[in-house]
Amino acid sequence: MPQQDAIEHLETFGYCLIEDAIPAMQADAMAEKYFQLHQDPANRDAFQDPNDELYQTLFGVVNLDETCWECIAHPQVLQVVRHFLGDNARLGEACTKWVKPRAPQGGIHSDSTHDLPARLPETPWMINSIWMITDFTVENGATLVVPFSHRARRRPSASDIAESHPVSVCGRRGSVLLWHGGTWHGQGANRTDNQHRMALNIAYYPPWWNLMREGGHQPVLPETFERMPEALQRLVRHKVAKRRADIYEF
Ligand SMILES: O=C(O)CCC(=O)C(=O)O
Ligand SMILES: [Fe+2]
Repeated sequence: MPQQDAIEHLETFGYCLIEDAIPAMQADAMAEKYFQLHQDPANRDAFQDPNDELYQTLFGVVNLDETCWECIAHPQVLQVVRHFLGDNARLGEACTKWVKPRAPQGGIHSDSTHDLPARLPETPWMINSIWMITDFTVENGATLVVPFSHRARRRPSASDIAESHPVSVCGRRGSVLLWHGGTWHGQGANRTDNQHRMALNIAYYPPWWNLMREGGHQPVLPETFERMPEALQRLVRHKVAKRRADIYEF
């Protein structure tokens, strides 16, 4: 999809899909790595919820895996991100999300809005993205989005959720889904017995956003930063630190 189409789709519907942004073989190599990282006991402290066995989020992937770097600074994605957030948009966090067989559906929500006013800003405060590292299907937990919901400018209430009609965004591995932070969405249920859904979730924010309020996000370690190409350094230089406590949760 030419970038202008992607931008218009996101503007209108609240989300867009860029298909085959990296080759499927590259996604396969990433999948192998990410399943290993999730199973490595050394990484358990970086889980969003260590007690959730069926849906795991692993933070700090930027320090553990160089193959995600290309996705973070992917030119097609950045073009869309910068359209909405400005030229100095920056990385919030990159984390991997594993939906295991028989995982229930996640709650429908908007992103990073917990302490925003009830009437959400008109200016976009976040563009989120999820790379399909394995194929995303209706059955295995493809992300659900509610088209047009970013225009409601509110967090979804229980009745909003009951009355809304989420759609599964499916695609081949190597494709990437982008959405406006105000778009109502959630992780789909995995109704299979043996298919594992793996995703790389990369969140971008404008430069005025206060990143310190984000729970679980990890710093980019100085030794990681040194090895990065310049285009990526530009996106992460605000979150370089040795320890999370040095830049978050003041
Ligand atoms: O895992 C998913 O499909 C959705 C994750 C999500 O809600 C998010 O990354 O904000
Ligand atoms: Fe979300």
